[in-house]
Amino acid sequence: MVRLYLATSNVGKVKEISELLAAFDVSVLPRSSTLEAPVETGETLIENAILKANYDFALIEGSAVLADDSGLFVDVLDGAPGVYSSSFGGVEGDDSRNRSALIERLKQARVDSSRARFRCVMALKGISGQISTYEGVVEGTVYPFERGLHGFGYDSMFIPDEGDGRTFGEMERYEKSNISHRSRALAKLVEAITRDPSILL
Ligand code: ITT
Repeated sequence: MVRLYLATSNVGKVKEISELLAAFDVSVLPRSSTLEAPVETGETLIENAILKANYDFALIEGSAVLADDSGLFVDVLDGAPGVYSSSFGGVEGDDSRNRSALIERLKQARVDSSRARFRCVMALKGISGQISTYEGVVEGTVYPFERGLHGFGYDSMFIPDEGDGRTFGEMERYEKSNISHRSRALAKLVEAITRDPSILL
């Protein structure tokens, strides 16, 4: 079975990706907590996803790697936090600060809500070093409040158009995964592997 290392330190992503690939003939392995994370210098999701895949691939040697770069793009904030979603509150990876910063910015903009979308780019680097990328999007509305304790990041502030009015934070993981940006990117990846399994090699 092909080993596929996840090039992410985000526990929320690991849970979602592992679950979505469970039925598939790959052994999904989390990133070692002893590995340092790369500095994300890219200006787009695709640049950062490729950067993360390349970085971990060089450290791991001999295994396929899957990286995820994602973010929330809010219309009334001209697309912020976007590529900078994980450090919007000033501390990298601090979800609670990030949400507070977003609530603050929405209040400053004097809006009750804004159109927004989560985007995700997955970069797969096969054992031989070839890279392919896959993108997924989910449209919805972001609010300056938090509802629900599930998920991670901005889930509790985002109501997807295709749901029943609950935030992602109020949904079970499988419900979010039915429509999420991440599952959509992964569905494209799975389709590509099914068509041509050699992209893993
Ligand atoms: P890695 O780089 O280690 O993968 P990260 O959290 O830094 O972890 P990103 O740079 O891709 O990852 O930033 C993604 C941020 O976007 C994440 O920290 C959340 O704030 C937000 N985000 C992405 N997907 C999300 C989701 O499904 N639900 C809620 N927030 C999400």
